[in-house]
Amino acid sequence: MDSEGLILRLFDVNAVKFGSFTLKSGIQSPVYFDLRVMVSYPDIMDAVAETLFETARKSGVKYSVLCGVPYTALPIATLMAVKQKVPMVIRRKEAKSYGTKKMIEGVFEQGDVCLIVEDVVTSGSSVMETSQSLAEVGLKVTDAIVLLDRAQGGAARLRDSGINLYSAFDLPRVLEVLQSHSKISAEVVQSVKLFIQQNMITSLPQQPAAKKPRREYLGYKARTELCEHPVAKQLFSIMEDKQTNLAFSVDVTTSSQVLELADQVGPYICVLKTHVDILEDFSATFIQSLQDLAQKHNFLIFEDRKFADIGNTVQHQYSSGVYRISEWSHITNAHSVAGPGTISGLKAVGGAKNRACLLIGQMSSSGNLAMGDYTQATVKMAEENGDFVIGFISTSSLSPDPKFIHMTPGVKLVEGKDDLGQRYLTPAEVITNRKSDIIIVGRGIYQASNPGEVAKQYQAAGMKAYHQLLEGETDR
Ligand code: 5BU
Repeated sequence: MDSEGLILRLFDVNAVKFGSFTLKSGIQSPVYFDLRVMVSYPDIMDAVAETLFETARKSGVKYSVLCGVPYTALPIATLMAVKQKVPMVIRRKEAKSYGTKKMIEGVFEQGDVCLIVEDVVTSGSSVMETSQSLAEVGLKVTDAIVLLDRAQGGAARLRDSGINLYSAFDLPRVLEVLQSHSKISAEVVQSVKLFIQQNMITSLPQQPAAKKPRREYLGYKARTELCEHPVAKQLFSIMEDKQTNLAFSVDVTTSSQVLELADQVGPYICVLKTHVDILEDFSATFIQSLQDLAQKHNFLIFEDRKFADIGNTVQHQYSSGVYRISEWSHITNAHSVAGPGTISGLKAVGGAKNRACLLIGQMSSSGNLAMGDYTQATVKMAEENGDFVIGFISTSSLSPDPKFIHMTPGVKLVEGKDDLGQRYLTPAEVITNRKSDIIIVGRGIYQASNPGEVAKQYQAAGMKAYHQLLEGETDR
């Protein structure tokens, strides 16, 4: 079966439908793909496996193991693996709650190159998540193949994340084939084309210069000029002036320890991240001293408060109580779980003070639930609140918009984990491969016998990774 025959066959079995459909994102779409039905048609499964293998062959990708994005692409990858005699791995959708808690099942060597197989790509998020799970166990991913690209910007987003996407066909090609066989009318074709245009996930070429997404990675200086929020501007200019993308998470429990560490590490950082509710002796004088150090060393203060309540409550939590966070913390952060009311509440307090917020789009801890649609909805919330939200806490770049800053916790010079679920990536992995902007380091620095010296090493590693990113290299 050639690709035209396959498209017609998919239409015959209702794997492609036209009408009005509500997508996962809530958007109404005039076209819907339900490729799950393929498993009921051995001839289609066979043709899809052949077509995808041909797509991989033509694109010249090299790989030693396959992984299908769960669930629909799993049997396809299995078929390809068996036909081509290539081993595969299985990615779980959720880690087992018992036993080994492995996300990736199968036998492989560290550094093996894995080709991702997917049925349909819209935004590319599922491929990205699969790639992250694979990277976390030491597999390398640079390419993915997909049967159908909806042509809504997913390929560009994946390219920004370091993954080349090769598709057997895209939605315009499906329309062309179906129209030429009189399966659909010209009106339907028009309405789907309009839908594609209006629903580009990142409409890369059409965006105005100031909002041009970052495909070639812009340096801190350029981004200082591109962003509008004063805190984001200040942060990029500190990063440029001090040549650092290091945030220090000073998670110690007395004020004097915080101040001593902040003074030692201050010259090497752009941000000092606090958890003031772990201090035994919080006081207004402590805050004054911390602000003096921020002035002295030119860094911003980020209280990692992780607000998560309704707007009315977070307003009080941010402005009042013992800590009065909005009065001294340049940046704070919030979970998106309670909806945009949280941001509105924080903005009502912090907006006038020129404070800024980061949304938690992904977390570093194993088994966390911030992924997929949740992460995408968080990005949308940030986009809708760009006057207060300046970026994300995430384990990779979530938005190509250069005004958004990504900060990544769970960083050490060597990959690993702690006993309570924290997972560590290296500065090179975070900055060069995952295209985040700032590494957040806590224990890696304050548990060292010479925190100042070690901070300097993290600064150097972070900047080396940044220069590699600008030069278009990967660390793979
Ligand atoms: P560590 O000592 O480098 O593991 O500290 C990491 C810090 O980042 C710590 O303050 C956490 O509260 C914070 N953190 C995190 O580790 N992972 C996350 O997903 C988020 C915050 Br959000």
